[in-house]
Amino acid sequence: MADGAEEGMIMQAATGLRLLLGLAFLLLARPAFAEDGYDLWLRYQPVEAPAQARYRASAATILAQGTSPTVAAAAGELQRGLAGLLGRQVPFGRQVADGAILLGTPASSPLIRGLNLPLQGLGREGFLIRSVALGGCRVTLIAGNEDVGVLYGVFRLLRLIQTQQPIVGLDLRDAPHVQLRMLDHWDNLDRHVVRGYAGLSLWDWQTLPRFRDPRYTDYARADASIGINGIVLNNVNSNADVLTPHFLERVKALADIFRPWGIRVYLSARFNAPMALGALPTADPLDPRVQTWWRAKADEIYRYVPDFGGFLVKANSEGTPGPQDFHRTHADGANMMAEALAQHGGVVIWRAFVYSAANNEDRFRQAYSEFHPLEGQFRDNVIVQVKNGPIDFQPREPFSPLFGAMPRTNIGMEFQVTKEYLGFNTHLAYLGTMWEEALRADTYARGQGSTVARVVDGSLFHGPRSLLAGVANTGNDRNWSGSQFDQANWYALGRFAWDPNVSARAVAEDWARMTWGNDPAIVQPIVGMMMGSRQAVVDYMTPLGLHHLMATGHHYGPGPWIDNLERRDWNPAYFHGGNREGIGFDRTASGSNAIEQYAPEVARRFGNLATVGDDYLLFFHHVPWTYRLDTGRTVWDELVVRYSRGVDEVRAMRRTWAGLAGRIDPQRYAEVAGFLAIQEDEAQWWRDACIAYFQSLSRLPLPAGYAPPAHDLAWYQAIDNRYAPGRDQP
Ligand code: BDP
Repeated sequence: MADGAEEGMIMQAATGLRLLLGLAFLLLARPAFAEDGYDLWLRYQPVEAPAQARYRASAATILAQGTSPTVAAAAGELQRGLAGLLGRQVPFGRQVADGAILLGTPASSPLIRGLNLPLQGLGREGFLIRSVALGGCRVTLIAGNEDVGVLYGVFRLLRLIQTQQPIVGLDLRDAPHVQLRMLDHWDNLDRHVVRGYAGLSLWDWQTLPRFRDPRYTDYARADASIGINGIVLNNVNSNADVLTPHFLERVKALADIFRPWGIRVYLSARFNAPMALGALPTADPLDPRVQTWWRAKADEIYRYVPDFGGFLVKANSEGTPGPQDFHRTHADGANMMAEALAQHGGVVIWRAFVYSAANNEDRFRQAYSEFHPLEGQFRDNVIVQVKNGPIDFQPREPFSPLFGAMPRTNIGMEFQVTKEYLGFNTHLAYLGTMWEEALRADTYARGQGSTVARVVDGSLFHGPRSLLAGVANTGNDRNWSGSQFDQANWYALGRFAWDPNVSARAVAEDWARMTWGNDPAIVQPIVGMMMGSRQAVVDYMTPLGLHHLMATGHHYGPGPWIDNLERRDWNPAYFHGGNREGIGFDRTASGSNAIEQYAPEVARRFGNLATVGDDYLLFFHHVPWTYRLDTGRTVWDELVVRYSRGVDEVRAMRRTWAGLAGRIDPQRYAEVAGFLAIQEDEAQWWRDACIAYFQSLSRLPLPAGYAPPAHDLAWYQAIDNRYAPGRDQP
């Protein structure tokens, strides 16, 4: 017995040892943690050893002077970032020491006050980062006029280290060029995200306000790191219920979480809320009862959220209620709501994305037709928010003629970060190049050099308010944006809002370094992929100025043949104008004459076949299939060539990515590789379906060497994607 028991104990010990060894092996064999993209561009991975030693010398302690939640957030982020980047905890100091990083404002920091720094011209949100000698110690100071400037300065210093730039001898001043830098969430109250491809809404109204998911703070950190200072929480096709106390309590909770990060919340307000919630018989903006209702509602909201940003309004567009229902103008509606917010410092952001069933004009013309006559009539605290192009977030559009046309109106920019028309979350399409193209376009409003960027940042017309907004692409997927590369579009939106003249390439490079690593063997191929990616989408979806060829409702995949929808301008066939003879939308004087809405210099360029350029050819002109381009090819041949080139570009991206195998952490690598495979399939689908359809019109043979579509047209027409994600009506 005794022997047996002893043997049993020895056996147990041996088994235990084996288990322990096995566990140790497992722990060693596994990477410390799998990267899944949650950390975004704030990964704070250790910099390489030689550089690390240099950075450590300039980042020995953190001396944060100030007690506000924003200074605490800034100091906490700096400590967190440095711990990761430098591989050691950097302590908070109490006094100046060699290698200290000093944070504060003249009001919060006696040291900074004493230095008499040149903070003029930096505004509320700008910052100065400077290497100085203080009492014989080398110190890096991050100063702003207000705490939020310090926060932005901290993120800038971290970015310098993340992208491995020197942090000695610094003398850097920067301030945002645009006042309101916003993300518009198209999130319904049931958490469905319209045109969202990244899961459910981040806002869990069910568990708010009691449970404050730490993810809300991570979201705010990410936004603050790129300078976003406003968030619209709910969909523009809004539900009046968001204005009820039940939701306002929850909105307050989110606002409280975002506030230290320099972010204000805004709500999309439904224009007829006084009827929906207030039991008023009307929402007429000139009716005193309606005005009183909105004033009381505004006062109520500000009791919950004292720094509430204001309302975003989609009125009289795609069936939403608006002032025209009461025979009033957009200005009447916007000004009435703005009046209610004015005493609290709020703004009304009124969307110019309007087109009406009663108006048979070319969709291109409608926003201008409705808004241009109202020039000079909007209150100072109204901003008219215009989509970048005159149609609707297409892969390529010329700039909307409203930019430059209303010098006495605050005009803001609306980009779409979520890729409703550029392949959802699975297609790799970096939108920085598209936004750069839109912002650098010249409106000629005040002669040459009157770029869209200068309209948006206020430097052209010097209006009181400026705004750049993006329709957000975030959801509750672990990687936030539905794909690793779509994070770059969120990142870029912030960078373009901060400075509309920033270079898309520089932004891509910063993002790639922070998100994937600083090794040039990684950075260069990734930036290369990004820079060509949007043109690839244009090529395989809508080359040569084609637009709106997407399938109905969900916009997933091609539907150029669709011609049976109730409204003329819901039909792709209306937009491409293809027939037996030719293709394109004539927007010159012989057609809709939409070009007349531009300044004469722009109208001349777009209106003339010799100067319009291939990118916008079919956007402005209807030409015969045999029309010859500068490339020497006919339009028909060129279409086939471009569609095919788009697919080839995706194949090239796949090869580039495959070349990065082993250099990128496995989970993120595999996700991108899988998505690129989807993109190749779908690029091929787009190419083949469009070529099959357009060939049914042109009846011309394919140019030599180009493969025919894999199936006949009927096969593509039979594809039914009614369950595609992100639909308007789930
Ligand atoms: C379209 C979207 C639709 C939006 C609309 C808008 O398909 O879901 O409601 O834009 O901007 O592109 O209001």
